[in-house]
This record gives sequence, C-alpha cells and structure tokens, in this order.
Amino acid sequence: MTDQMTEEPKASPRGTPVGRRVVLGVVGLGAAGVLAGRWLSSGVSDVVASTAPGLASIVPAAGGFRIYTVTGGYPEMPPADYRLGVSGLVNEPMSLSLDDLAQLPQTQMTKDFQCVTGWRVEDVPWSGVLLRDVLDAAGVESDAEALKLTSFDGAYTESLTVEQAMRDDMLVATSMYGGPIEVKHGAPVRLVAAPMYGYKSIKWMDGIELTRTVIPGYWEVRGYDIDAWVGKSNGRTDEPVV
Ligand SMILES: Nc1nc2c(c(=O)[nH]1)N[C@H]1C(S)=C(S)[C@@H](COP(=O)(O)O)O[C@H]1N2
Ligand SMILES: [Mo]
Repeated sequence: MTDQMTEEPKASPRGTPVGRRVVLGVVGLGAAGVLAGRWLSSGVSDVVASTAPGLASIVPAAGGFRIYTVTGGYPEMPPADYRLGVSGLVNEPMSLSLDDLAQLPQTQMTKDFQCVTGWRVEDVPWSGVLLRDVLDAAGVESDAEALKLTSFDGAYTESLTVEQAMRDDMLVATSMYGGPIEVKHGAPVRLVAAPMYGYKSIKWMDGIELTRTVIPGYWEVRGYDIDAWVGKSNGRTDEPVV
C-alpha cells in the first residue's frame, strides 16, 4: 500500500522526503501554537501528522496524542451549523444538532486511546452520547447490518457492524478532558470506538448511514483490518484497552 499512517521504515521507501515533509508540516501549523497552552494544561502533548495520499509524516511525541488528518487540514464547523445525519436503513432519519445530542442521555467513559502504529494515551476521559442511544433514537431496521460513518473533512470514512455499534464502549463524543473537543481532535463531534484502534474513531463526524453490508473505511481499503480490536487485529499484540 502507498498510504501509511506511520513513519515506520516501510512508510518511507525512498528516505529523505519524509523528513523534509515532517518539517514543512510542523512549520505550516506553527500558527496553531497559540493553542499549545490549552493542550499542555490538559496534560496532552501533541504533534501533527499528516497522512494525505503520498504524504506520510509523523513527529514522535512523548506519550501524547498525535494528530492525524488525511486531508492535510482541520475542517472547522461553527457549532450552530453542525448536524449529525442518521440515514439509510432507519425508521426515522434524523439530523441532530449539538442541542439535540445534548438532549439524549449523556455517557462518560475513561479509556486508553491507541493507534495501530503503536502509540497509546492512557485514561482519556470522554463524554457524549452512546452510539447505541443515537441508533435507538432513529430505530435501526432489521435488515441493517452495518454503519457507514462520514466526516465533514470530505475524505475520511469508517465502518462498524451494527453489533459492534451497540456496545457500551462506542461513544459519539462531544467532550474530551472535560471540555469541548478541540478542532484538531475532531470538533465538534468525533467517534470514540474505545476497544478498537484509533483509525475507527472518525473525527469531524457528520454522518451515520445504516447499510446492508460493511463498506470498508478509508484505511481499510488501504490494507488495515476492518475489525480493528486492539491486540487482536492488524497482526498486533497490544494489551487490549478494555
Ligand atoms: N477524519 C479523520 N478521522 C480520523 C483520522 C483522520 O485522518 N481523519 N485518523 C484516525 C487515526 S489513524 C487515529 S489514530 C485517530 C487519531 O486521533 P487524534 O488525531 O485526535 O490524535 O483519529 C482517527 N480518525
Ligand atoms: Mo491511527
């Protein structure tokens, strides 16, 4: 595969370009440094990694999140304009504003977050609405087998089976570390698929479509496992996070 979310040796078969791109990526996002105080105060140390096609770059961080975006940018959505669509094989298609999401039962969970490339952030407190509660509000039809998740970045997609989506550790997250989700982490709403590798946790999520079959997501059509259980997929042996 040519697109890699990691700077492992295989990600850079020709060597030097990655190093240069890393530098350019970090410099280009230097203006976001004004946010650094907030990141540090939440105990999160961040670096920026861009995984646009043909561009694989990562700067190692000391135990913090690494920021991924396959588009090379961070889409911003005014909170008042945000809608989460729930469509496809549901009894009642919905378009949920942030206020609508706030009316649904709120769930908190603290989970490790792990990327398939090996980094893990322990004990991240999230809150929001269980994916199951969103699905129950719309009413999943009996012939629905899967979810196709979309992002308003216009590029990233993900999938879950309905069975996976109904677990009690799959969260439509509106809050992280006790505050709103930062733009780079997927504001205003991202998925947290806690028992799975981070690529299942789609950022800037704006759509949930119930489908008859699993439609493989962005990284899955590029060779990563569709069922992404931590420690049991992608040939990895990490400690499960749940
Ligand atoms: N829209 C979107 N969601 C995404 C990604 C992305 O590139 N775009 N990367 C995924 C991957 S591989 C990981 S590990 C996590 C990283 O989350 P973070 O950027 O908040 O650290 O987001 C996931 N969700
Ligand atoms: Mo990842």
